[in-house]
Amino acid sequence: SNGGCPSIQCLVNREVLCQEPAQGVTTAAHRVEKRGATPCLFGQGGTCCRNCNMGPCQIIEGVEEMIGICGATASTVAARNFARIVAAGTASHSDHARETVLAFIATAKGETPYEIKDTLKLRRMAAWLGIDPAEKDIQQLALEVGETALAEFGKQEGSLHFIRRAPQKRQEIWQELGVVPRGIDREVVETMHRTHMGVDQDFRHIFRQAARCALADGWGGSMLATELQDIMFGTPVPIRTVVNLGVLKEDMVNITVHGHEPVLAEALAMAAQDPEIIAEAKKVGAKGINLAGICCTGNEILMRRGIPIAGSFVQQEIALTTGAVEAMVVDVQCVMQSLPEIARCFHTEVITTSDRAEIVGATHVPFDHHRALEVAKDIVRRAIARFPKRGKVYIPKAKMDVVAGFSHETILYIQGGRFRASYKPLNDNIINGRILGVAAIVGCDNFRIQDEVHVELAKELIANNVLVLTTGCAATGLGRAGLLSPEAAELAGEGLREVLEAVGCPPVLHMGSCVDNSRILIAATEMVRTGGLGEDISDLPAIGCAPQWMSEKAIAIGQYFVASGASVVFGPTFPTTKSQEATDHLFKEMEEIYGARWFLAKEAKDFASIMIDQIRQKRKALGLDK
Ligand code: NFS
Ligand code: SF4
Repeated sequence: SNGGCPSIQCLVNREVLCQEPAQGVTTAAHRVEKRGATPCLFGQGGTCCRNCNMGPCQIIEGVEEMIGICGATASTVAARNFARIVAAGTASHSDHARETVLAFIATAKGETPYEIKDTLKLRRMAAWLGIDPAEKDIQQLALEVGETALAEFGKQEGSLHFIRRAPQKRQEIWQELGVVPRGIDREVVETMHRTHMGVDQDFRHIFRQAARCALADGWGGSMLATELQDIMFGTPVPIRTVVNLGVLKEDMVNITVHGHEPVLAEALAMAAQDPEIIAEAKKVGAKGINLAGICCTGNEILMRRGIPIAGSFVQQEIALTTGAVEAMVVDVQCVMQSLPEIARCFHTEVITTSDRAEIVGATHVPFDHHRALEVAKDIVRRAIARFPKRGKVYIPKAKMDVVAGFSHETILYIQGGRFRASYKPLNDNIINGRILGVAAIVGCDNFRIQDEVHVELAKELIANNVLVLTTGCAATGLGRAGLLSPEAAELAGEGLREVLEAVGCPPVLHMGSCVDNSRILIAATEMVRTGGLGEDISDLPAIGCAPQWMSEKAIAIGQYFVASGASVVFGPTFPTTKSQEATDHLFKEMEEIYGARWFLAKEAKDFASIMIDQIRQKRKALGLDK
């Protein structure tokens, strides 16, 4: 089909695609329809090797004549492919972090429009980075923090500083296994080297490097991104806002910011408030500038500024087919190449901004944090110029109130009250059984999956008194469904509801973008430190999941969660399933080594039963339940 009303049921998406402005436009919904729901079955199981030019080799486990020309077995190939996925994910989070650190250093030097907002966090991070914060002025301290952070990327030996934030017992496990990451870039490069043809060919040894690389993401790149962004743009506190396509406005210049790095989005938010710019928008007949997020850039400015989110990953094309978007500004990651093609049917301009990402058919306006406001204003003006060219518009009504902004620091305050900030009340409520445990629902949404897995799963978990944490596009989906509002507490089981209503907090806590999964690592560590729930993350009645994962980053996140002691459930497919040996390592042996493992599930009810069962087993082991 070329455009038209697709058969796929995709939330509010289908509603928009069936309206007049969207006719003749082809989107991923149509492409899924055309190609069928089944991806390449052979590649999917992880045993297709293209690592050298004697191949590609299709490898079938247990069939002697179906090993690689070089002799590579299914487990080696599956482990190599898996490790390369982890490396790509780690590289993505960490290259984003690098950009953040560079902007941070420039900010410390007074060369950007940003500021050092959270000085308390600056001092705490300085201490973790081995810098004595005493008697240094803020700019000087920020510069040292920035430079030490930058050195984490190129470090060759020793260990990443933030590794020391993990529970003592976990650090000892890592030491003993030899998986303590040395430098962020080194682990990515070494993973690429070891998975080249003819290098590392023991699947367990490859998986160990995949863990070290992933840890360089979770406790390295991602954590640096989160913490330095918080220092520069403010550590999130609970904030009310709105999500879904209905946040686009008929009478305003709509600019959607899409991608991952908040440096550009923050500058756009400043530019959109500039009275001069607003006056220019009024001159063309608009009431002002309406900024709305897509994907994780959206989550970043939602968390810190309460700027609405127009959509998650699966809604990026649909946002354009409303005909109401003047400019879609993108930086890096999860940006679909189809956007400029769709924009051609409308008055919309797709603007790429990162020197690492251009798209044929888009306008490239290079972003530079030194000239952040200037570039941002230029972009906003381009959008204003498009407004008079708008054609037919269809903006759906759907939008939902949400409360977001749950950094691990605010969970501390919410649970403990401002004057006795501590995780003790949370731990106490887990110990006394009002809260059964904690689950994280993270990661992408995905055109191959039509069901609302995230939503069904979250409802099931909270009904069973499991407190849910969420990040990424999963968080946007849960927001659309109303689960990020305090009123949703009524869907919780009795114990959880009691706790939530006492503090007026939603049953699902939005903790931010995907790099902010590092907040979950710290929250888990705080729970361990607070006491009563064991000595390590692997003792906690806690588990994560990514039921609709699509990006390589999600696998890096899963691997660092598991290596940190938190089991995860992924689905509906998993990238090693064509090798039993490799899959057994991730699904069984990792449990013996790290005290946590991967699980695979398809439907919401399967996710729920695995997760609740795991939480119950951990409670039992802690002696909380019989
Ligand atoms: Ni995470 Fe966020 Fe969304 Fe998936 Fe992409 S935007 S970084 S990768 S699709 S959750
Ligand atoms: Fe085939 Fe081995 Fe080359 Fe892979 S590395 S393509 S298995 S010969």
